[in-house]
Amino acid sequence: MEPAAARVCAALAAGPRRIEALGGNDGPCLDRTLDVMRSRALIAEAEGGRLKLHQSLSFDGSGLQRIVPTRYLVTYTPVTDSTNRLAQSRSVPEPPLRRLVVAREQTGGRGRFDRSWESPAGGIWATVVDGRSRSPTAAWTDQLAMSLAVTDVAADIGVDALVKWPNDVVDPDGGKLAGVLAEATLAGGSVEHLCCGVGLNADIDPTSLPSGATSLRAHTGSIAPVALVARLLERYEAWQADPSATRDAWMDRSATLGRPVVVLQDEGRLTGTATDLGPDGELVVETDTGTTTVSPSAVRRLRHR
Ligand code: BT5
Repeated sequence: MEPAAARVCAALAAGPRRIEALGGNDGPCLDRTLDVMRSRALIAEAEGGRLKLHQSLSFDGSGLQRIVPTRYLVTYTPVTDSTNRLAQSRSVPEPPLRRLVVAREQTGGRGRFDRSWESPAGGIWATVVDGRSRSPTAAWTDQLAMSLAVTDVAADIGVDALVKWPNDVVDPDGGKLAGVLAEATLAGGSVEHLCCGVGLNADIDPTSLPSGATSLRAHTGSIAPVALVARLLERYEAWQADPSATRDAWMDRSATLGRPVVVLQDEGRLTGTATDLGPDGELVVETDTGTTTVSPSAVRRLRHR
């Protein structure tokens, strides 16, 4: 699916909308995009001159195959323990092919430090496997790229989202909408391939999530998660292609920079103000005794004060 179609699809995830509300000033281009989407049974006319997602667009392997670019090999399963684990058990496609692993539910979803990640139906539990070799710094930037892609998708359906260091996406009240778990396979100091997992609380009642979590549905009402997937991939790739823009955008959309923070590490806690992001993803913190940098791999929890 081309980028404009992915954006339209995402914009319709939360329900029918008028064409004028789909954004973009690209009148004739948008018309062409909509015609193609109609012909592929991705969208249909709704009452009141609005557009809606076509009812045949299902959240399963065939629905995903219809919307994601053909360079993605799709592995869909209704239930698995962890899409990251499943992705790691499969072969790594030769670039530019990528693998997309999606589950409707995870029974053993995992976060950093093997923490558990609640993954009921209604979320987007997905892992992108990308076999390009890159530096550890670039792999870190790719993790930022996925967080930014989530904020883009949220914006498409009218939800303001910010990134929280090191790997969260939060709403303006600090509720956790999504987490990213990028797992790299290393060879000789460089990353051989990256499995970038994302858990996005999409169409989930937040009362069924751990405290501190929220969902897109809490902001928009019921939504169709499948409609967000192509846009998520498109934005992820766009940010990956421009690491310096990714860093800048991450800093612009950061809920953490400029804030007083408490950083919990194995060696104890650090209190100060977050002031910058280092080249390898370190958080720069000004404390009463000077400036310290904290590596993302060392931080257990970060609290905004
Ligand atoms: C993360 O870990 O935030 C990364 C989560 C990545 C999940 C995706 S789903 C697809 C792929 N397959 C996997 O197995 N994992 C990835 P971390 O920063 O460690 O946060 C974990 C903490 O978030 C938990 O200890 C809970 O406090 C909280 N939590 C658990 N489930 C949550 C949820 N659904 N929404 C928000 N917070 C949650």
